[in-house]
Amino acid sequence: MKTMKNIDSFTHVRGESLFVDDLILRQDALFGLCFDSPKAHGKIKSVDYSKAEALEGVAKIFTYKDVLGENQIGGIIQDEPLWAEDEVHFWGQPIAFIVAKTEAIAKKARALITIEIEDLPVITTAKDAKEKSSFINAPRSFKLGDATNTFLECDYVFEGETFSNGQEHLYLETQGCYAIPQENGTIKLISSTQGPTAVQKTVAKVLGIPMHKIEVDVIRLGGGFGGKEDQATPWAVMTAVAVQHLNCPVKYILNRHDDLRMTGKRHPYNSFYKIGLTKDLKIKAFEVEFLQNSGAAADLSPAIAERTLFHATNSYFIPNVSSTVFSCKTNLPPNTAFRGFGGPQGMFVIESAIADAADKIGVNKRHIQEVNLLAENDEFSYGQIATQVEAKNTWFTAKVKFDLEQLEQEVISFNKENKRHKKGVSLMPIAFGISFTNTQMNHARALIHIYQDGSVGVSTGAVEMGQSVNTKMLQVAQLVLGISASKIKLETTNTTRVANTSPSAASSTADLNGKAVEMACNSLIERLTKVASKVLQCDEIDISIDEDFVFVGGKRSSLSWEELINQAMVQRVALSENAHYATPIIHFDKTKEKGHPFAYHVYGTAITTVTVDCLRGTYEIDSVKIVHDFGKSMNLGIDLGQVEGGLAQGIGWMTMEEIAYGLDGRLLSNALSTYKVPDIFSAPKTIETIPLETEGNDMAIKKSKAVGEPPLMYGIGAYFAIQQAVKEFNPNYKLKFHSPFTPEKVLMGLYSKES
Ligand code: LUZ
Ligand code: MOS
Repeated sequence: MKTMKNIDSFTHVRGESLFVDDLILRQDALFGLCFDSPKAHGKIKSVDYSKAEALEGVAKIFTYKDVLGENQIGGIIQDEPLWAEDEVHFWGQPIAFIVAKTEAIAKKARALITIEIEDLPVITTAKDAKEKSSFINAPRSFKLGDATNTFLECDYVFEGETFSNGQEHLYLETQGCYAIPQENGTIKLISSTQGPTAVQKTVAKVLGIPMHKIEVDVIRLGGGFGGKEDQATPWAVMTAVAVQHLNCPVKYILNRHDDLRMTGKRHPYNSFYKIGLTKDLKIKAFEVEFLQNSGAAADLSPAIAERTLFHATNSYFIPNVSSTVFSCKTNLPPNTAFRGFGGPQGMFVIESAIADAADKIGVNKRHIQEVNLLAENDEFSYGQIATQVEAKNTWFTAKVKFDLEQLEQEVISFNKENKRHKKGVSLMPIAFGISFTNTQMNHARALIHIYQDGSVGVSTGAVEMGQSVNTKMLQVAQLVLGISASKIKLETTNTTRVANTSPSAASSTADLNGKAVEMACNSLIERLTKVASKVLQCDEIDISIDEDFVFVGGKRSSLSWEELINQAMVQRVALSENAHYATPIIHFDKTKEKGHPFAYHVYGTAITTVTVDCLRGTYEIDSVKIVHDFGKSMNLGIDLGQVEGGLAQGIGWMTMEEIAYGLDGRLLSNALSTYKVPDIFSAPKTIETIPLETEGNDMAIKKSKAVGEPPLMYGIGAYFAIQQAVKEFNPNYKLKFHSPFTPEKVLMGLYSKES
């Protein structure tokens, strides 16, 4: 099947694609740099800027005292100052912003600033925070049935603890913004953000001016992964404050070290579970407490905590569920959105509980998984009734198409014949809910201009960040308008063309913005059909547009697209259209914690095979074989790319990416020499993805299901495949659920004697 290439691929490979750092600057542009806290928690006794300010080439050093509006950037909860005032709450917290003639001068100036901080106690773990009742907000709980009493009737009940670590986004393009003064106090910002409106709104608030004075333009991002959903904002606001005072352009691009130190990451979670099963391996009750390590401010933590609860039972039906999440306030940088948004953290716990139960009962984990898979009309713990469920379909298709029986036989004989190397296999089903869990965020707009020569410009609220959303938007416009791709251009994402956007996030960007494009194009076609019927003297009903021509009764007429547009101009017909789409059906009642928050779910199953070197503790991922529910994919090339990229990121999170903070709250894994990310050598030797042919869903754009986040969770399979291999070698190994499963931990597991 031939699919359209990412429309950016040509400029990408030629190095011609523009990012913030590529822009030609105005001659009077200055450069910004953050001065951030060298302590994780304390009272600021004094800061001496005098030497830095005296340095030749330093224009000004900004602090909270220079804020004319509010010194507040918190999105969900107003608990985060742009610049620290009298206390600091995490290592790397912005305190001041140096603006100078060159980046080098700004850097020199930063080294001349001295600060005195009186230490306060530092909390780095969620457990510690909970003990000290240090929370971001009140806990949330979902309930279905009666877990407490059901445990009494279960044949097996197991309890345990899990930990999953954070994860660095490592977008190739670091955070940054270029802000340019316009007339009358207006500022234009070119920002690397997933949320142009979030930037616009927060800049307006901090500067104390209306939103219409702020224009945010986004060309594209060199990756976001959630890291630029909320946390692209502070840097943009800092440059804007500087522009407000200095009236000349200011650019700030974080270097990698500063970016790693100052920005939040995926939330580490400490969790406690209790799982109850009957003799026939049916899970009857599940109780879970999630401790989310939120960091020093709310950021998106409450929303991420909520999604953890939504995915606490993954793709299983459990009739009695009691789940609670605490957003624990610690002295780390505020943790934030990361592909999956708390969902992966939730799924890791139920998979751990099942692995624990299987080990103790003495069955293969997959037997428990298989008999508990979600079926049509099952109820999720939050009240949504599952429909168009593909859990069993993907599971059994994977088993058959990839010949699981044969694969398992090979592993058994390999393990019999080999002492030093052991193999493990795991199955990982996924079910991921599509929609922002906050119902009111599920909307988007598109603005389409047909120019008088017949060429078309498409603006939406979607931000291109390498996920190819622009290519999909172009495909939608092309399909509805019936013209060739070369006639359509995707414009930058700009708040003056498309306003009040939700961030490009939640795997929903193509669905929401694509539906708006579809609606706008349909309106244009309606008008153009009237024009064509006048010109060709025929019924509107017989008219269609395809291949750049008007068709009448299915037959190509002599009226070309260009001539049709020319005639529309002559008849003074509007050639621009703006459309608004809001996802129907979805709703959620937070007072009851029940509703129907998701437009639909995406399903899939991955079979992961690994080989562990039992002398060294190292391992290789032999293969990952996936059956994935794309619905009716509108671009299989792009969608397969999302599956493979998500998988690699998930495997990295589960096996090697180890965020480490000192007890003093300092980031120890602060460079790529101390933070291992997946590379070509750690990638699975083979990845096979079979698209499951399904009906798709009407709320998915062109029935092509959302694909951004769900595949990340296939990576969880790697953890359990490695665990199985370790157990093969060391029957005394007591299962631990503490990710990432680094070679060090594997080695300890291989030779541990506890049991
Ligand atoms: N962002 C958000 C997200 O604000 N709400 C969500 O539900 C979500 N889900 C996934 C990723 N980002
Ligand atoms: Mo996201 S985790 O910005 O969809």
